Amino acid sequence: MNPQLRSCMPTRQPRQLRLWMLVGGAVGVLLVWSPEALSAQPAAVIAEQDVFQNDGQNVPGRPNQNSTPPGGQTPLGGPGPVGAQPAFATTEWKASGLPRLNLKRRPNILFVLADDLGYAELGCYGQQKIKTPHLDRLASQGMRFTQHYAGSPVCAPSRCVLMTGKHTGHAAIRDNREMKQLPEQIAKQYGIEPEFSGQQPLPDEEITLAELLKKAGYVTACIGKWGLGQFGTSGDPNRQGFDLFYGYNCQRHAHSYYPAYLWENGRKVPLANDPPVPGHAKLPPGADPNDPASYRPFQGKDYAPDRMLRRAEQFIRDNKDRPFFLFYTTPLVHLALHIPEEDLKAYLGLWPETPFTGNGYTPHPTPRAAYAAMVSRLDRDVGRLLALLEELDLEKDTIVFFSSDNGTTHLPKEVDAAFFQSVGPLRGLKGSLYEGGIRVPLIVRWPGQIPPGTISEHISAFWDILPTVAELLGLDPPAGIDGISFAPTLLGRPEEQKKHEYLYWEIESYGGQLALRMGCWKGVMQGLHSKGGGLGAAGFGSRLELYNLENDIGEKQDVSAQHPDLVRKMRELIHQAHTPNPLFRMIPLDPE
Ligand SMILES: [Ca+2]
Repeated sequence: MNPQLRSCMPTRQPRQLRLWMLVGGAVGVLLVWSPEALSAQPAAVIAEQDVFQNDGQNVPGRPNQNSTPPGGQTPLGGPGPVGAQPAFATTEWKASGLPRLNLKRRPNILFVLADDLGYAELGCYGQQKIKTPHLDRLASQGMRFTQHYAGSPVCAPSRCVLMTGKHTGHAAIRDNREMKQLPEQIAKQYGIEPEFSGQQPLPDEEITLAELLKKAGYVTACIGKWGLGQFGTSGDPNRQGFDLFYGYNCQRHAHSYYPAYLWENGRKVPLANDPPVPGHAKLPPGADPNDPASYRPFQGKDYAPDRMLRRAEQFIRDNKDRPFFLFYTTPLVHLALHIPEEDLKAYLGLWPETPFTGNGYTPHPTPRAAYAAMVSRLDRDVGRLLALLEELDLEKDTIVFFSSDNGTTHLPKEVDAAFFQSVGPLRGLKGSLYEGGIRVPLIVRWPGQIPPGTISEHISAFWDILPTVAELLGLDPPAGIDGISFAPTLLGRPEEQKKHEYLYWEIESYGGQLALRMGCWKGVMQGLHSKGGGLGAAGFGSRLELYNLENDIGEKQDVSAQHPDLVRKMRELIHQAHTPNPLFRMIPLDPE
């Protein structure tokens, strides 16, 4: 058996765990793992002990503690117009759904979502070349998941799944669809350029994680990239539960890290980039690709992640005394290769480089150094947010999640995923439903509640996040979702953990693909759509590839011929998992 993955074994004894140190009774056992272990370490078993400060009583939090914003100050703090005022504590906190927790206040939620960060691009997930000390430390303080999946292999649907708890067979948004034409009055009202018209908007009837938390009295912010609908549409982040939105609404706008402006809610905030740097360009004809001066037009002054970090820090400071939800959706490490010189320095000269002269995204003379520096910059920014939580004494009161919306980009001249071993032994990259496109890091830290330094092999996905947060906070999740809470796993009670019968993904683009995971088995169908948008070569009659991830994590050996019953079962489940969505068609499955 491949020791990299032992997913078919539901329970077993821990192995290779080194008891490293005992930190006084209050903290419990800290376990460490070898960094090369990409996926195989079992969830550490924490004995009934002092991790849970459990006196057997069910102590509710502070109901309505902060139901009135302090005089005159907006709940978001800061200057300028803000979204709707949060409805504080309309639902009284009824204490955690996990009554053994003994909490003095409702915990904050900080969810950091990286963009296009691959499964093995963090040190704690086996990365050898790129340094990510802050995220590695976060993992050592919390739980690291080895079999967690994004909602989709591309940005917008993955975020929709995360926000709504529904997988792509049921989700409202199932692909990166840009609005062809925004209604004229909306474009005019907000001053939205046609090239940044935004993505297909999330419908009103979808209940987001932000709406759930806002209703429970949380002040909510999304800072970074949105991609689920322009201002003035049903997908407006301010209409989907966020009191504050700051950053890029349209994903295409986010292709430049040195734009002319960012958004604060529906208002443009100008950036000092004169001229702004485009996300897409080539070196001009005749420019010398070996001359650093040729690349100067692609270096701006005012780096959007700096602005986002400062806005996030301000949001946390302004709301330190009330429960907040910060969805920090940094554009890092999505292309283009834009990174300030001071961040780049650490990686210059380390590796042979082939200048990228631009072919779609903007050029960079040292693409390997640039990409590594972007990952380290992401790590540094997360480190800054964690340091602020520490400074404000909010560490124990804040549940920190870190994940990525899909695998490493598939553009090899910009990002040399083979060189970095960006997805480790996994097959496929962004856009693919093989493991490399969808298996992503997930780290969760909650000091005093989640056993530190632990690793879980629990099979989970983005649609589990909403019910997990709901259970941790004692809230009822919306009806009709696909997710299963993994709160029991987080709290060190794997014996209480419910499991998925299967996970499901579909995507109209990249040839038309769908995939299932059942225990150690993975089924993949490709080429369901033709290039012209019709039925692909063989439609639903095309082969369902079957892989046993337990001994073939790289999905190299299709064993469908040996397991006809399993293939038949998966084909049935696909019909069960998919409901038609007229905007995002899976032609072989949908009625004419
Ligand atoms: Ca992405």
